[in-house]
Amino acid sequence: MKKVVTIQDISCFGKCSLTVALPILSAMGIETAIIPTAILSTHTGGFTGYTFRDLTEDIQSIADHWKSIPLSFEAVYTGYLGSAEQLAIMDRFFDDFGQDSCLFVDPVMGDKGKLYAGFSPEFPLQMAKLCAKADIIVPNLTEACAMLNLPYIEEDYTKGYIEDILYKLRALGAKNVVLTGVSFQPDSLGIALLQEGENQVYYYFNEKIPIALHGTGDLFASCVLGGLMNDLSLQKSLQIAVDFTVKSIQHTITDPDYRYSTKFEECIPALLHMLDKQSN
Ligand code: PXL
Repeated sequence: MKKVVTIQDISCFGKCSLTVALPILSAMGIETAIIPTAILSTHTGGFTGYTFRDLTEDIQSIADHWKSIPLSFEAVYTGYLGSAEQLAIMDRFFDDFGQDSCLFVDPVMGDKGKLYAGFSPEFPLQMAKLCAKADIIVPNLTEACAMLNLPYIEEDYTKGYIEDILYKLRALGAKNVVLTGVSFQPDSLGIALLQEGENQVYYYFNEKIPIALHGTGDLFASCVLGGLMNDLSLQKSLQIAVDFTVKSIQHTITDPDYRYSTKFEECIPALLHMLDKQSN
């Protein structure tokens, strides 16, 4: 059984980050260790008055204990990280636990051209340094532009705009770059991938559903890693992650409150079907 560790916050209500990564990776048959970076009463998108307990001090103590066991992981997956100090701790964590593992960074920082509440304008440049060490990064367009200090264009951009961003992200040092939220046509949305050593961009699209649900980026990222840990290629893992994310959004479209995230749980059988992992 493959073992991964994922390091991101616990938002107690409003499925995202660890409350998405843990069930998805477990369902995909991957043992999943966690390090919570903070505990919030809800995620920060659309709710007000949420609580936030920072757990930065605990991250290092947990890592120190793990070193004494010792533990190793097939993948280290970072998501929402709340401070420059947490980025520095992750940098060391990659050195200590990521020597032979897949370093998977989702630089969760914003969406629709805006950083999430609580992130300073300097934070994306610090996040770019962590991305430089990664084997795979999966920013959305907002996060990519923020890390590269490029203007964010919402729609009607060219392939040239997307591919320039991919090449610039790879030049930062990340081996494989996946850009999410790419759309050249009003009714389709998907990803662009620039792989290590390749000069051809791979695209994969599915239906664009015009609603903004929270936690879909975390759902997508967890599925990509789950596919890879099931020995699928990066391209196949991306296809499954895109298709499953779209399916979960379609399943949630009639929900009265989009802050509550996707009802992905009821789609997990379909995910296992895509993975060909049904029990019978
Ligand atoms: O889904 C990204 C995410 C993760 N964690 C927290 C968030 C968000 C997005 O708003 O607020 C705490």
